[in-house]
Amino acid sequence: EARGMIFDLDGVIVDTAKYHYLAWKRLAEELGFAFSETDNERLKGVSRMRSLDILLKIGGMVFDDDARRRLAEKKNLWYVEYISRMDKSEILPGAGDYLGYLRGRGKRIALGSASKNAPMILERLGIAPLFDAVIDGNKVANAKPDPEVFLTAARALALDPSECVVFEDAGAGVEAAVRAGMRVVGIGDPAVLNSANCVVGGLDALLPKNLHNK
Ligand code: B16
Ligand code: MG
Repeated sequence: EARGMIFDLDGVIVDTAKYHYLAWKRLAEELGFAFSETDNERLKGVSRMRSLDILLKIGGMVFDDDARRRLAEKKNLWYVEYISRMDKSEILPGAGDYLGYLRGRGKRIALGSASKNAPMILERLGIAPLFDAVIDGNKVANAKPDPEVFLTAARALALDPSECVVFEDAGAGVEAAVRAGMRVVGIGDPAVLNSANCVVGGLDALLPKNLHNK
């Protein structure tokens, strides 16, 4: 049985994608092109600089490294403004209960997120104390689908990768977990997350009371 549970943040515990979308869209509009919600799907689970590169490609624009860094900083200031107004009502259904349930069963719990803003988001949601380790975009050099974030999380929990289960909503994240040698529970669409060991619609589906009803 698994001893460690590693959670992605955006799309698993909270829907921060909508705030990333608002901030990227604002940047695209300032640069003079449109950015749709469908375009935004491509940025899920992808690092900030990689996301900017995808966005600029959509707009057909090219900038040097310095300008790209400034654009990413600008987007992040807007994003931080949005997420600083979040509260615990934005925790996705069942996520808080499931974390509490796992803690009660003595599981070790880590966050494995690409976001450099992850610690602030956990604070805003009031769930920071539920995590034994928080591995985020500040702590890894290689973004998903590289397995680094999940391997670092397993090490922080003092567990072997084979003892850990990852919860992920993005294709790149599922791939990272598989490459780390971990089992993966996909959150979302089974057609997109076909490398996951199983797929559920959300963490609420994993609560004992909902499993027993089936
Ligand atoms: P930041 P996750 C990811 O979070 C988001 O899905 C992705 O859209 C974002 O670009 C990335 O974090 C970096 O976020 O700009 O806050 O460092 O799904 O890995 O929890
Ligand atoms: Mg995600």
